[in-house]
Amino acid sequence: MLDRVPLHEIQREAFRADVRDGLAAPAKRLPSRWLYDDRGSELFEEITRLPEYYPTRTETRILEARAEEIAAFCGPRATVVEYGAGAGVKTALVLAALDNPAVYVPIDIAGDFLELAAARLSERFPWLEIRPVTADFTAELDLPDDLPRLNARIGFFPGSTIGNLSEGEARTFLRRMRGHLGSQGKAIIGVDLRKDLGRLLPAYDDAAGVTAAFNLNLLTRINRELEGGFDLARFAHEARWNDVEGAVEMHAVSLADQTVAIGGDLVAFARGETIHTESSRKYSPEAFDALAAAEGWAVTRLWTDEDRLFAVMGLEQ
Ligand code: AVI
Repeated sequence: MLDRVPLHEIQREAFRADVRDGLAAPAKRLPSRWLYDDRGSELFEEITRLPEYYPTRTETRILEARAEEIAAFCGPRATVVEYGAGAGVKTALVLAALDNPAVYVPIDIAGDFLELAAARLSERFPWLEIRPVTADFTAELDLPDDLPRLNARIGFFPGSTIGNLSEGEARTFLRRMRGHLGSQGKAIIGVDLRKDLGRLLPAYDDAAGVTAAFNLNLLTRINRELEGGFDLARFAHEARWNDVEGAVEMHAVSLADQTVAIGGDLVAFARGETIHTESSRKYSPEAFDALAAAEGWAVTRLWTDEDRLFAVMGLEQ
């Protein structure tokens, strides 16, 4: 019988492969999911509280202000499937607002975090059946097959995490979600809206340097987990707008011509060359409608704040 390979080792190998391939590419890049080791997740939580980072607090306010309409949209006795189990604030808001939700299915790759979040929620909602699923929600996955069939299924994907997916990935996600939720399924998705760069860029390059630390922590992670030799003093954080992609991009910029050893490999950087570490797409309501429609979804509700910074969208089929 084959021994089971522990998940963290599979993850480590996937990280190694992404770093090897991404840093050998002509335009160096790394998938943004590797930003979230323990330190990265802590720094992201800190980002959500920064004065410049409007998305989290704006979305939370919209969910609070529109709780009744959201509950009416979802209907009674819903099964709520959350893609990426957050720290729980938005989840608790939605579960508290809904009319008697029956089952909550949080999906997250981080099993320990998921159990903790589930335990916290079951203290607050003791009558709610919680069925955590440890899986990568950007990949194929199965929901438990004994979930109630008759209840409406609601996909919940807050935080504008959909903005971190490429257009192709976002379409694949929307398609798979239809598969999970069935033809009667609905979804509530948090979408960050297009806005002027004076407001947008500081959200990704804050005065206190927390986003810079979040970005460069990826190099520290490579040093620790893959025997890398990045000198953090020789790289800088940059946030830039890519008008063609409609996305804010984070880059780690090399401040010198230099060669960095990673495991057995040597990676050369020219001064000014960058590693693209994240894209955060910003949608107009029309562009998001079109994206959803391409996968059989209709955006039938759009709840926003008075400055139209952020939108919580209700999707039906
Ligand atoms: C998780 N995600 C929606 C954040 C965003 O705004 O794209 C990640 C982030 N990157 C830098 N700041 C926040």
